[in-house]
Amino acid sequence: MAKKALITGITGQDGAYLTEFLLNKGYEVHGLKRRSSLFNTDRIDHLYQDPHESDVRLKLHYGDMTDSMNLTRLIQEIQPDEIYNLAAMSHVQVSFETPEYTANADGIGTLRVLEAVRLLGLSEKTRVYQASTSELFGKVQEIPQKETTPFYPRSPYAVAKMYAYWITVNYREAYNLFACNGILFNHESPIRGETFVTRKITRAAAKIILGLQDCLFLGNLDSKRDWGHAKDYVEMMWLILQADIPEDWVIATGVTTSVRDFVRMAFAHVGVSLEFKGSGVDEVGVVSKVNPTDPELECKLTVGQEVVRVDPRYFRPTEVDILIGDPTKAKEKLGWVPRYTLDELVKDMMEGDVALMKKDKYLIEAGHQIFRYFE
Ligand code: NDP
Ligand code: GDR
Repeated sequence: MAKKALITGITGQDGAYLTEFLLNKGYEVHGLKRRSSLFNTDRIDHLYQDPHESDVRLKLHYGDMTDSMNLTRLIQEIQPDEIYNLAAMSHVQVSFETPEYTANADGIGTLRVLEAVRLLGLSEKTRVYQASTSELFGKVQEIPQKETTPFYPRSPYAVAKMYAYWITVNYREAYNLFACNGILFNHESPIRGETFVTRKITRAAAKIILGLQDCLFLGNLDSKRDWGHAKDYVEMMWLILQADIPEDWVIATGVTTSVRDFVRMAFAHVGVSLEFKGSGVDEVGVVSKVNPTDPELECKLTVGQEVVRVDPRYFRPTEVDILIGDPTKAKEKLGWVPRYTLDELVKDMMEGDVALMKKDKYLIEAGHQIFRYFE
């Protein structure tokens, strides 16, 4: 019998990679997706299996993290061996605008899943992975951050995730559930949401070099993050649930990089060097050298052109200045060895966005209108 997994947040970045990973391992994968007025399955469409055929191993169900009855019914019907609770309002800045909803979906949503497992008598059968986050460390109390570093959340998102973290620990201790927190540091990919900073940068760098955009507006360029590749991280989610005992784990690369340096790396990938001048809201990123790596790009950028500016609209009421994880425990006990370096991550993302924007350019030149400018 194939193992059954339920993934909440299956339509997101991690949900998509995890689905592919688990299908390749022979799992039957059930996914919770939200009803939306437009199709929202882009990231998993390549995995679609026609429900009319036999041996279908990917099944989607409508649902929402704010709906206990729906979650309980689905868990009862599916009887999953493993639940990966990835669904969340995952954007830190947006959580300042939607704090109550974020608490409901990200915090209480986790309780709903755990309580359903308990009430349905599945505590011995069903293992639960909770998508915890390096945002818990917030105003950091220790560098690098590890499993024992105290939390100091700095956003409604992080506070909601802190509740989710502790309720997961509590259900493990109180009811003997195999429930684990993966405290994952930032992980990115070519299918990362377009409004997270890395993807915003790689999309803009691709557009700017192709002449589809003039300037990239960003917030805090000094902020530093420990960025890994989502493909590596979803494998760790699975390994965390295969361990002998349920524990909490930091998953990170151990390298931290500023937003400014990520911008430099993205432009460098297409042969454009940037120099940053000025400070604070007046800082600008200026082209200092142009040596395009791909003649097809027909790059018209010139030395001295301003391509990055600061827009205070993207500053957060409270910021997390620096994150850098210490994944020693996962390395030693789970054999964590990330396959992608930051250079390879940037390359993967830039290749994806350059290909995407070349298509846009082709369509625009053929007279079509392309609107993909919301941030
Ligand atoms: P995404 O934002 O790409 O995906 C979030 C998923 O959750 C989407 O499928 C979304 O559905 C779904 N979702 C949001 N709200 C609800 C709701 N109320 N009910 C049901 N589904 C909902 O996030 P990632 O894939 O990047 O992250 C996965 C998880 O890991 C999240 O919990 C995130 O907070 C956490 N995390 C992420 C890290 C990262 O760097 N990527 C690092 C650490 C933790 P829809 O497609 O309809 O919007
Ligand atoms: P983060 O990711 O908040 O770390 O949360 P994000 O990419 O949004 O921000 C990273 C840093 O970049 C700074 N920044 C900007 N951010 C955005 N989005 N847009 C900008 O224009 C911009 N300019 C500078 C931010 O201020 C911040 O310091 C992500 C999410 O995936 C969470 O769900 C997850 O829990 C954490 O990573 C780990």
